[in-house]
Parts: sequence; C-alpha cells; structure tokens
Amino acid sequence: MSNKKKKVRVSFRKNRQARTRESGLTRQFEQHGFEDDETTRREQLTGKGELAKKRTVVGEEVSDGESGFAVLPEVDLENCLAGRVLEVRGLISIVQTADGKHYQCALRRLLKTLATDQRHVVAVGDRVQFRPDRDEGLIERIEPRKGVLSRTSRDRQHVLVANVEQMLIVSSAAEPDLKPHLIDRFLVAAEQAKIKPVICINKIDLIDPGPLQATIGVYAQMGYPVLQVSATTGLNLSRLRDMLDHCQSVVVGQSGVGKSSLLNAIEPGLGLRVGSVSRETQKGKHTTTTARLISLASGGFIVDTPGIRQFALWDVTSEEVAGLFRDIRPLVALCRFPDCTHTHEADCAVKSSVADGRLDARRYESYCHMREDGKD
Ligand SMILES: Nc1nc2c(ncn2[C@@H]2O[C@H](COP(=O)(O)OP(=O)(O)OP(=O)(O)O)[C@@H](O)[C@H]2O)c(=O)[nH]1
Ligand SMILES: [Mg+2]
Ligand SMILES: [Zn+2]
Repeated sequence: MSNKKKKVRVSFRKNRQARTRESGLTRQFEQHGFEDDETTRREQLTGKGELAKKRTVVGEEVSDGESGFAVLPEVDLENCLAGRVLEVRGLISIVQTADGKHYQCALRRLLKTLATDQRHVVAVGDRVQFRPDRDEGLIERIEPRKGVLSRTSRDRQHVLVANVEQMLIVSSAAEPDLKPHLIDRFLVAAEQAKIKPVICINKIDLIDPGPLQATIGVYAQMGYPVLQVSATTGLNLSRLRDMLDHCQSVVVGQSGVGKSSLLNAIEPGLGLRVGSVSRETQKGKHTTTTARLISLASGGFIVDTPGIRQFALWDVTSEEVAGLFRDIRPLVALCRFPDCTHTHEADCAVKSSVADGRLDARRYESYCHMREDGKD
C-alpha cells in the first residue's frame, strides 16, 4: 500500500450532479454546515461543464485493492470520533465507539464518489471516522481494510465483512448434513483473503462422531484447526470461546447449521434469533438476514452472518485455485507441464497423488468443481 499524502484529481460520477435522494439525516447535516468544513473547502470545484466536474481532494492515495477506495480523504480529526461499523441498514450504518456508545451514521457523499466498484460503500467491521451529533453522525472517512470477506453479486464485489483475522467455518454433523465441499469453498475464500480459518462442526450431539473422524483428519493434517461442538449440550464450547478470545472473527456457513445458536451459547445474554430446520428439505430458514458485528465479553469481536446460499468466489481465476488448496499447492511444481490444470494432462503429480492415496479424492473433486467455476 502506498500512503503518500497528495492532491488527487477525482472525476465525479453522474449521480453527483443530480441531487436525487437523500436521507433526511444527510440533509440535516448539510443544513448544519457540516459539508462546508475545512476539508470540503480544500476540495476545489473546477470545471463548469456538467459532465466535466472534477475536484482536487487532499488525502492519501491508496493503491491497496482491499481498501475499496482510491483515495482516503484527509479529515479534521479533532471534530471526529473513531468507531466500528456494527451493522449496515440501507443508507444508515450503526457505529460503535470505544466507550460502547452507538450512533446512527449517514455517509459523506464524497466517499461514495471515491469508492471503487462496490455494491455498498460501508461494510460491517469497517473502522471509520465520523462527526457526531447527539446519537447520529456523518461518516467522513473509512480506514483501509485488512482482512476482507467478499463475494460476487451480479458481477459486482459485495464486501460482506471488513477487518477480520479469523473465519469460523460452521458446518453441522446432521440437519443439515455435513457438506465438506462447502467447507472447501470457504477454505479457499479464507486462503485468498489471508484470513485464518477454523473449522467448527456443530450438532455433534445428533450423531455418532466415529465415522466423521476420517474427514476431520484430512483437514487437521493440512494444519486447519477443527472443533467438534454442540450448541445444545455445550460440548467443547470453552475451546471455541478460547479460539475467539481477543480475535476479530467472522462466522460463515449454510443456513441452519447453528451459527447464531453457537454465539448465543458462548455469550450469554446475546439473544440472537434462531430458526428451525425443515425436516423434509433439511434446509435452514435464513433466520439471520444481515451481517452484524458483536462485541464479546472476552475482548474479541465476531460477525454473525446470514447463511450464504452460494458462495461465489471473487476474483479467483481457474489458475489460482490450485494455489489456494493447501494440499495441492506443494504438488504443482512436480507436474510435467508448467501450465498443468491437473485435470487431463499426463505426468500430473496431483492426479498421481490421488491415485496412490496421498491426496484425498474428495478434496480433488472439490478442486475440479472450483476450477470450473473460476474465472478464465
Ligand atoms: N441438536 C442440535 N441442534 C442445534 C444445535 N445448534 C443449533 N441447533 C438448532 O439448529 C437450528 C438452526 O439454528 P440457527 O442458530 O438459527 O442456525 P444459523 O446457522 O444461525 O442459521 P441462519 O441464521 O439461517 O443462517 C435451530 O433449530 C437450533 O436450535 C446443536 O448443537 N444441536
Ligand atoms: Mg443465524
Ligand atoms: Zn498437474
């Protein structure tokens, strides 16, 4: 990331000229003159033509793809508070400050202009600077993100969560059945985002755990931590609590596997809504509908997320998939062809490892599926 402070020319999108929307909150701030602050004055408006509007913004140019912004505008920190975005509800973000106070914040219009191609400008987990006004606020700046979980939605990047270091991948042993291919997808997403994955198999109370150990062994051998837990009986919940202690984590997994139940069980008083799983379809009811950041009494933060229907990978090309599989990555250099896809080629170290049992055949199957889904 480069963080040279400089003046940056910014072209505005068309929607900047037409004053359509805005939430009453933003208008209220404008009436209070908050947009006419020192920072705004330094953004000189040049070019009178409707389509040629450009401004010079003083700030840091960010080349880091994860931040989602081209420029971080300089803000007057004296009038701002630092906070963390707990939840995004349409145009309003709920921001929490270090003392635990909550503010309903709108977004400074400039930020929408500076944001690169994203469906939402603010994401749960974002660290922001905002101008407070009683229990409301105006977000002036979003700090660069580290550890972003995103997915593709109608060809646009949708940042689900920002600033997390750990991904708790929850699957259930039954109701719905364990889905190792889905675990593999989340692992690839975690590897790509450089977020540490922890696999958590819930509802152990519903099965005899014996037959599960081979599958668990495959993951454990690659160095991934695997916990077998039950939100109902409390099995291994203290171990889970220890894993989350002082950590910024995100919980992911199919609907109905018990993500919210586990959080309720490790953090008494949380009261997250929990839904039933249909007996016939074995499907959850998408009870959690929006991602939400929760502060844990132990000092960490965790984001509960809605069950993700299909987890499309963002920006993973077919060629990159092998490098994101911990068990396949070391074999790639041993293939005869440097551009081996490990699907049909002769003298392929990946395929021969499947044949002699060194590479798990089910993991290889996951690889083949994800290669097909990857971008060309
Ligand atoms: N037997 C058993 N049932 C559980 C356990 N954990 C959760 N459940 C049940 O599983 C169902 C779904 O739980 P939720 O916590 O709502 O699942 P979720 O993963 O948050 O689902 P979404 O919010 O829809 O993504 C509920 O009926 C829970 O009571 C467990 O350890 N054992
Ligand atoms: Mg839930
Ligand atoms: Zn190969």
